[in-house]
Amino acid sequence: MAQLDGRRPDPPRARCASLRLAGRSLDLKRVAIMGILNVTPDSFSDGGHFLSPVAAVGQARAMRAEGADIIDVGGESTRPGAQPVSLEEELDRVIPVIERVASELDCPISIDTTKPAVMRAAVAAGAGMVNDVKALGEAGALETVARLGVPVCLMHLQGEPRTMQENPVYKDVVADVREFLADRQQACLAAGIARDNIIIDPGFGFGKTVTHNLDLLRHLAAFKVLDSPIMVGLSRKSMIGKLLGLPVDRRAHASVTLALLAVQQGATLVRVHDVGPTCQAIRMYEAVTH
Ligand code: PT1
Repeated sequence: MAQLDGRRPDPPRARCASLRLAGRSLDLKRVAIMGILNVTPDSFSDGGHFLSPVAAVGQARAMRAEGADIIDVGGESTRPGAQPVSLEEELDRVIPVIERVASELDCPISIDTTKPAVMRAAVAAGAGMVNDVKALGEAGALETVARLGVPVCLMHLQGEPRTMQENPVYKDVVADVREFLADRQQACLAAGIARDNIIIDPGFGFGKTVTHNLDLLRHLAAFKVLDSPIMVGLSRKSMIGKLLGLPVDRRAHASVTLALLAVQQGATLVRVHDVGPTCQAIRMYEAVTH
């Protein structure tokens, strides 16, 4: 046993060492930092800041300079209570931004959407990965991603964003979320999505109480049996506000801590607002443990 001679157990190893994103390679031998680029008027922490393509590209460039490995572009807020947006509105928001980021920065891009038509347009505009909080649950989404041949992040959500925090209930949150993600992995494989293109995410804050979120983080290593890279999004979420009584703009330190705890439990992608501080913490962790 590694522990008996005083050494740490082996670091978590992702199933595949890298992902291909629109001709660019994303190395998963080290943790990948995904910088959040919300092109929305109503996102919970930065709504309205990066609505114009020029402002959005500036933010992408800044996150890249701070160490982002991939930029996640989203045009529909999925925070608790958020209202859905139309297909046309979502396309109008994200496509000009993806085009500009793809042409001006040498950086992999993912599209945070649940709509198959947005997935197709985003990949045509230069995105190389799909990040879907509904785990390809919309009609046609599985087939769309299979045809596009891009990596996809399958996230667990109970309910729908507008109402998901009203009264979330689980028999056993870790087992229930893990079973859901295993089912979605199977659905992806049946649809022809490559095994190595699947990423899983327990969906912190999506139909979960603070206790559910803490249970999931404490037992995140239990998701390693699914044998897909694990992604987490904990950045600035309301569990921090509830535990520490801090407003959204003062949650960076707690967010970095949660990201690091997730990495310690086997997460290989972290979706964050505060790219620089998160990157410093994780690269130091890797220097010590690798
Ligand atoms: C996430 C995620 C996401 N989170 C993935 N994509 C959001 N793969 C958007 C709150 O409690 O975790 N993983 N895309 C943002 N959603 C939320 C949810 C924002 C909850 C805030 C809260 O404050």
